[in-house]
Amino acid sequence: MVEGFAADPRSAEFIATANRAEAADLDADYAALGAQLARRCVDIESVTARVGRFAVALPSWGVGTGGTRFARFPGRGEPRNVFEKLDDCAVVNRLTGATPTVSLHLPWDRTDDYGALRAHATQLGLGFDAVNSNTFQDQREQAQSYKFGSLTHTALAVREQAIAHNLECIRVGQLLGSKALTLWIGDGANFPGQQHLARAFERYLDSAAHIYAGLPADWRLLIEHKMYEPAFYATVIQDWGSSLMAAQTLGPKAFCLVDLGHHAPNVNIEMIVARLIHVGRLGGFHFNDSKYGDDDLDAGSIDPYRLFMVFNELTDAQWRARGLNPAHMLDQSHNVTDPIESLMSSAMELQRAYAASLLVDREALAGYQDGNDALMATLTLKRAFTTDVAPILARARQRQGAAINPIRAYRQSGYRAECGRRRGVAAGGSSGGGIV
Ligand code: PSV
Ligand code: MN
Repeated sequence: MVEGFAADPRSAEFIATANRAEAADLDADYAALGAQLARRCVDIESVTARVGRFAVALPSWGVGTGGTRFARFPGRGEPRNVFEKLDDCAVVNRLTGATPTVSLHLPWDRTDDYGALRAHATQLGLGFDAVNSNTFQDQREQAQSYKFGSLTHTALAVREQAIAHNLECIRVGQLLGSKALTLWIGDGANFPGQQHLARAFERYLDSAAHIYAGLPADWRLLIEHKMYEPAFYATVIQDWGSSLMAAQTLGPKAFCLVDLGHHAPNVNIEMIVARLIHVGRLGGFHFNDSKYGDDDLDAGSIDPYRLFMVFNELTDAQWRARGLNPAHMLDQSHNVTDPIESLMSSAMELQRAYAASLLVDREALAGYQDGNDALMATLTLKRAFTTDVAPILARARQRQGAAINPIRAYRQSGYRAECGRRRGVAAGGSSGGGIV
């Protein structure tokens, strides 16, 4: 038991006690689902084993209340530094068993002692996924402003500063055991004519080549596109076409990262995923959901069928025996929920979509597709999607020593109230929103 906590949600003892109350119901539900799947010639145990191996990285910035462009309403007990962010990430991981790594964001997560940070993570059972650079905000100590861009700025000095920051991110990542750098820039224009569209892209390629040259041999560069925001007329890396061109120009260690919220409403994201798999450049995901033009909502909260269709492409590619190992990361912003609860919920939504994708009868689907039976083809997907796989997810968690019902267990632990006593309330902000 960690000192101060009424019940530490990270302790095996606490989780075992919480699980005792849920175990009998789970046994019954799992047996019923297992029988149903057996009639469909699906072995529930193999699905449960694969779900148990599923992992998604947590965004370090996701454990605080994010805020919007308009305001930030901090909650009690938010983490005050990167060490406390890891403490919260460990809660998510211990309760869900699905989030063993953290994706850091620099300079937000800068510290004087990365050795101590790595040791802290190891002690909490966490590792580090891709490092994210930040050249979309000015920092107090920096010489050049990013107001008019970073890697694509017209001034060489600004571009050099942005390149140097990315190289620093790689160095930090090496100290922590990361293997990838995620590159997202907000560069672009708010007015037609403000920026020479072609030259801005050329400057991007030139700057990114310097970063690429600094990648260790076993690292990957993940290029993230975003349609708009903060540039509202034209963003330099605005879509997967620009991202793919950049990756192909830079070399074999450069890949495209798909943030689900970075597309126009109604865009067929699973098709983008299929194309990137085809060309061998799908590097990873930032999972979240959106209704309009944001990238902030919890994964699966708006359109779980789209999330399922994305996983359907991934599972299909694995079924066709293509080597595929995209990075899975969450990237969302929490304004009205406890961030730990939202992150747990999103991690479980991804597992749900993944598990459902494993239930698709792919032989039957291929037959319907080849025979042009559109209705049966789509019903084959729907049948998998509408199967309630919750008992599979819960059983996978139980077997890993995680919680059968993570959100209930978390609430029972009183973790947030205890953090509130220790950490207090972070500064709010009446002068604008927080960027996450
Ligand atoms: C930009 O909207 C983004 O999706 C990028 O991944 C950033 O690194 C992250 O959000 C946090 O601002
Ligand atoms: Mn993102």
